[in-house]
Formats: sequence, structure tokens, C-alpha cells
Amino acid sequence: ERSSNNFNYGAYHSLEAIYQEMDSIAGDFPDLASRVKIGHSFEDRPMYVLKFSTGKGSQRPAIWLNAGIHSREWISQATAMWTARKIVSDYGKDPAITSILEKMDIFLLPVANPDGYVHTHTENRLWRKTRSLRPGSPCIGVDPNRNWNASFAGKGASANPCSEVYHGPHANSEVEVKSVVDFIQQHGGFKCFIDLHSYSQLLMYPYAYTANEAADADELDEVARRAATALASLSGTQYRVGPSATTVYQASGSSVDWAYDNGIKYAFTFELRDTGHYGFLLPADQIIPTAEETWLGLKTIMEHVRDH
Ligand code: ING
Ligand code: ZN
Repeated sequence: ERSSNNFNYGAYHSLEAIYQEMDSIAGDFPDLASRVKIGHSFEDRPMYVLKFSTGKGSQRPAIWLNAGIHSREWISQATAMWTARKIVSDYGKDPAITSILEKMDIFLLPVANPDGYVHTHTENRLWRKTRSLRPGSPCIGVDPNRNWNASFAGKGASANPCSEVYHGPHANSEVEVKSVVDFIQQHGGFKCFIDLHSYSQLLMYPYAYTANEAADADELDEVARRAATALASLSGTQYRVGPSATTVYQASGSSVDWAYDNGIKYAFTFELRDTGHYGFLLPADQIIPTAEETWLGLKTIMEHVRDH
């Protein structure tokens, strides 16, 4: 017996509750959603994605929605879960998501850093990194958004294991990052990679590792602007749009730069609510408003990917 129907999308949840709800979504919509284990964390917790697919037979082009790479950014994991429920609820009703799924598969990873997420519930609400151990260092964890093979160990990352932006001993040293990289490479058909963070209300595209313009900057800027306008149309939440390096700061080894340099043109980072009043401690009563407006931005991007 599945313990579904009681997951409150307007509350923050434990890893266990999130994993159970992912199982419930797959169980409720077996023709549309499945829960797939893509790997495990340093502390040996499973890493689950929800795969949304209406396609039978051959593998379709795909969209990767990444959330919770930084464990303390709880609105990210919560928005991802609301989005999962929204996709299964609206398929066949909302023409936009229906047409997106007629052509593409969506893979959603709500908790990209499960060990860190558990740690934010049990020990330190503001933990950002993974929980990997390094022989000879008293400090724990690597910044999983500095650990990808994209100008690894360049600007905006630290070689100090005690830093919040420690890049790790080598690219993909974190099994959580390696699991996603392997999955995406084995699949081979990803066209879009979106990473959800908080906070600051920004919608960014490559590059983060250099201030140089990406080859597709004009198109990505145009799509991001339309997405930010759609997002704001719900309740007026304002996002700034631009390349990561000049919109936040230069940073090497990020997920979206890796995606972009590996042929996934539509690579975007959202920094969700708010602009700093609550910061990482966004009250739960903002989960659903945040997720609802973000959905309008996500759909704008995914429709563009569908058509290009
Ligand atoms: N911000 C992002 C970080 O990893 C970022 C900013 C986005 C860097 C995209 C690189 C690429 O530092 C937060 N809040 O984590
Ligand atoms: Zn982050």
C-alpha cells in the first residue's frame, strides 16, 4: 500500500519523504513517470531521478532538471517536487507540457546532493557541500558546483578543502556529480540542462568560468528574457538575466558550463527566491508561489527546446 495523497507540497520534507513521494508519483502515473536510480551518494544513499516519458521504443531527445546540488537551498528541492507533481497532473490538459512530452523526455533530479540534504536536517541547516571525507584533512565535503569538468580548478573555486567552494581533488571526484555525468553521457540525447539554486532571483546561462561570451549567448539571452517575463507575469517577481560570470561571479567547474561545453546548448541556472531577506531560510509559505512562477519560466525554456 502506497502512503500517497498526504505529501504537503507547501512544506519542506526529509529525504525519505521526498523519495517516498517520488515513488508515489511513479506509482500513480505508471504510463508517464518512473523512478530511476542513477547512482548513490558518498554515504551510500540512492540517487533517484523521475523520468517523464510518453515515448514508446526509441530514445527521445531529453531535458535534465537538476535541483538540490547545494543542500541548504531548500526551495530548490521543494520546487523540483512541486514541478514533478505538476508535470503528471497537467499532461493531457495543458497543451504546452503535453506537446513537450510528445517530443521529449524529461529527467528530474530533485536531490542532487542527498548526504548534504540529510545533514541540513540533522546537524547544520546551512551546509552547502557534499559530505565526502578526505584523508589528512579535518574538513568535509566538496562544492559539487565546482567539481565538473569545465575549466576545473580555475577561477572562483578553491583548492582549500575547508573552503565553501572547494573544487575537490579532481573533476568528478564526487560520486554524486559522476553519477549525473555518466548518466547524461550514456544517454547521449540531452538538449537542455537546467540547474535550480537559491537565492537571488537570477536566470543565467554560460559561461561562469570565463567572462567571454558563449557562442550561443544571443539566443540564450533571448530565451532567458522571455522565461523571466513569463515568470514575472504570475505575481511580479523580478529576475535579472545574463551570463553567470558577469551576473553573479566567475566560477569554474559548474554543472551548466560542463553541459554547455558538452553539446547541451540550452544550459540555464535559476537562482530562485528571494533576494536576501530570508535567503536560504525561505519560509515554507513561499514554496508554492515560487514553484508556480518558476514553472512558467521552465515551460518557456522547454517550449523553445521543443521547437529548436
Ligand atoms: N550560486 C551559484 C554557485 O554555484 C553559479 C552561482 C551559477 C555559479 C552557475 C556557477 C554557475 O555559486 C549558488 N547560490 O550556489
Ligand atoms: Zn547553489
